[in-house]
Amino acid sequence: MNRQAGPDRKTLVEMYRKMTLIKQNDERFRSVIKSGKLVLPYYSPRGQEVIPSAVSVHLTNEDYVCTIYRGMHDMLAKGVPTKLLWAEFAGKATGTCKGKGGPMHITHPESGVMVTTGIVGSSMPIANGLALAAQVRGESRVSVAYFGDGASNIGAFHEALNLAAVWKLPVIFVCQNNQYAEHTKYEVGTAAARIADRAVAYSMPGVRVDGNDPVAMWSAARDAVARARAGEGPTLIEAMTFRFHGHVFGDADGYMEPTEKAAAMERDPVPAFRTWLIEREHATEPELAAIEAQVESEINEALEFAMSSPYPDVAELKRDVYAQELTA
Ligand SMILES: Cc1ncc(C[n+]2csc(CCOP(=O)(O)OP(=O)(O)O)c2C)c(N)n1
Ligand SMILES: [Mg+2]
Repeated sequence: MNRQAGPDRKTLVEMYRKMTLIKQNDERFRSVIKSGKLVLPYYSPRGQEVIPSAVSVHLTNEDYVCTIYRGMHDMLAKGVPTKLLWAEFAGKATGTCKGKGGPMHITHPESGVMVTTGIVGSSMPIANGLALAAQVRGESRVSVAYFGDGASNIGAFHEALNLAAVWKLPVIFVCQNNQYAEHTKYEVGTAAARIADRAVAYSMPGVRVDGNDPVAMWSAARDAVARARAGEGPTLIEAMTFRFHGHVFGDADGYMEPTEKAAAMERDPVPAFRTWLIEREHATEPELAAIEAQVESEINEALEFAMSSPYPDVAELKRDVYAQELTA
């Protein structure tokens, strides 16, 4: 494999499309919540667009993703249809889980998104289980576990990394280090300067990468996915990024320094990548503008679909709880 080669033009443009979808979708989502049309908990992934966009171009629908409450970007990048996501977030019967999962429990096996969890640290052992199943069945699928910097201080992180290394599971642990865990700044809760260094303790490669640099992120993901597919075991990627908004929608973010936030927004990775693509002649301005317009109409359709769909029927209450349907 030529480890020097970067992403080709088609891949770069696809990464931009995913990033644009995540950014525009987040902006619309926040404005719809503000308008009062939707009432739900929402954890904005704005600022973290690059990470799943650069990872997902190495994956197929057969590959698994386990994500967290702040995972709308991971789901969109993996290919969950935008309108099914909107419908599920809105609690409608047409959503990915028939409106019974809601914003924090999105599952869409057709695109490989197997679990969304609100239990901090739980995406990693679940990804291990899926990877073990693939290994036992002799499939070439890989599993990606997305989680935050705070989650790397939970016992499940250490247990999962150890077991994945022992069993050489095809897993990629992607820590999205946005430098805050809820309201706690990274250094207040984490003694280690770098989460990537913890990989040494579990005998696996650990790489820290600028998670806002699409090409660097793409390269790190390529190597980790290649290792996993080749049966060489797991990799820990620490992707450095920054959360543009508070922990949850409505959070006053008084604990965040306004200057660091303003500086991060100034370096917004999406317009920066747009400029880079045009300057390097990987894409033309009209080509990218057409992508942005297409994404906008996709979001319009998703909103319309979610708002006009019905809520689940009361008869659905006991369905899908156990493998065997409850009768009483
Ligand atoms: C086991 C568990 N402990 C605590 C919480 C409360 N909680 C929700 S989000 C969060 C912070 C997690 O931060 P991080 O892992 O950095 O992810 P981010 O929200 O920054 O994406 C905490 C402590 C929880 N949901 N689950
Ligand atoms: Mg965090």
